Amino acid sequence: MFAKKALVTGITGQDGAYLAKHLLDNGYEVYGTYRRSASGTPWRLDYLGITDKVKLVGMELLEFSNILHVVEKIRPDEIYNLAAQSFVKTSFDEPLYTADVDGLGVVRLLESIRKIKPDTKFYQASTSEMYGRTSEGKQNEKTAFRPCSPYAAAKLYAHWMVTNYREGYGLYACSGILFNHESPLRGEEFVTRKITTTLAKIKRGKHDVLELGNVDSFRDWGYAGDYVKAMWLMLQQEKPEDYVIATGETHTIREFANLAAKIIGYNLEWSGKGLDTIAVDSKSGKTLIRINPQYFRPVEVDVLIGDASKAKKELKWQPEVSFENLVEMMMKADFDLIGNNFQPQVLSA
Ligand code: NAP
Ligand code: G4F
Repeated sequence: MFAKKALVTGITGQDGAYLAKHLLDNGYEVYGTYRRSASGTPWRLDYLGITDKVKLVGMELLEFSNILHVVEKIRPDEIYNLAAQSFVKTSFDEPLYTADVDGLGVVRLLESIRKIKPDTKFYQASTSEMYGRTSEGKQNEKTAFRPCSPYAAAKLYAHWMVTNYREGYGLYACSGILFNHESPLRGEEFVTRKITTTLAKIKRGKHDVLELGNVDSFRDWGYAGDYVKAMWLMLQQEKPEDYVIATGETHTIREFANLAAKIIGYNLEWSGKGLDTIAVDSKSGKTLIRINPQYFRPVEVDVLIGDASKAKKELKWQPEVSFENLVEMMMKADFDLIGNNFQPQVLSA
């Protein structure tokens, strides 16, 4: 007998996999959506050893009839909407697609709940990107939004629609405003995993140099395994509210790279400015990092740092993995992976 039935959209993504594991551990019957167009195996579910324990259903966020059918068929107690075009840089190249999936896709889900099973609790994956070029200190639930990418603007539209369905129709619908969270299951296009996987390849003699864009932006990085617990907690409250989930610390891309490099025996020394910036291993003299303008964005979010006091107080949530432990966990996982099972791959992000 299952405690509850949950539907996780985007279960093949980083957060989807960790959340599914957390829900299974809490006795849930877990349904997860995947795109029928997607190729390959659900490798993250395999990594966590839960592929056979979840029930996969095909669903595309662009297709309303598809969503209606899935909600009607499963009639879940809780829906976690994690599916999205989640890569900020791609959103500049595909703004309309991103708006449709990340913005209107959420309204399609909310309408399905309203029409079919209005007592379904709904979690929306909002993002710290919505703060964008904020000029305030630490960002909390009251900080003004100033999105500066098509991704952030689409997510902000969805964020307000969740508020609207909560206030207008009384749905138990809430948004978690999550700051960057990473893990060994992070997509390789995101900067943290790009750093750990490429440094591992260099160390193993399978790659030459790591090319990055803006290495001076600051991010508040936490561990995805900690963050999915907060998503679940948000749907276990008496009333739906939005919460910031963050560590309260911020670090630059350089800092992340320095630490990751140190874990596998490199010591980075940075020199040069702008596009001429490089990082050399002081022991061997080998250039490990250089800048490629291809990885810059038309508009950059310079600093993100969150204040999760409300979640700490009301959800009794707090992050357990430190920045240092996170970098170590990711670097070691990639060093082992590249050593055991190396598949050449072009990093295009
Ligand atoms: P992710 O690894 O990129 O996973 C995204 C998931 O969405 C994948 O399962 C993907 O399927 C699915 N998807 C993409 N387009 C879809 C579509 N049109 N229809 C149906 N499914 C679609 O992202 P994540 O890091 O787990 O993040 C989960 C959610 O949290 C996203 O909404 C993201 O925007 C948001 N968020 C993430 C962070 C973070 O730091 N990780 C922070 C704040 C908010 P495929 O496997 O087929 O590609
Ligand atoms: O790892 P990123 O691509 O993550 P970004 O843009 O902060 O977005 C992530 O976090 C958001 C939450 O704040 C999520 F909503 C979103 O879905 C996603 O998960 O880039 C981080 C920083 C940026 O400043 C970027 O310009 O790293 C900088 N960067 C420098 N070189 C690079 C690179 N980013 C990528 N992806 N690749 C580079 O070569």
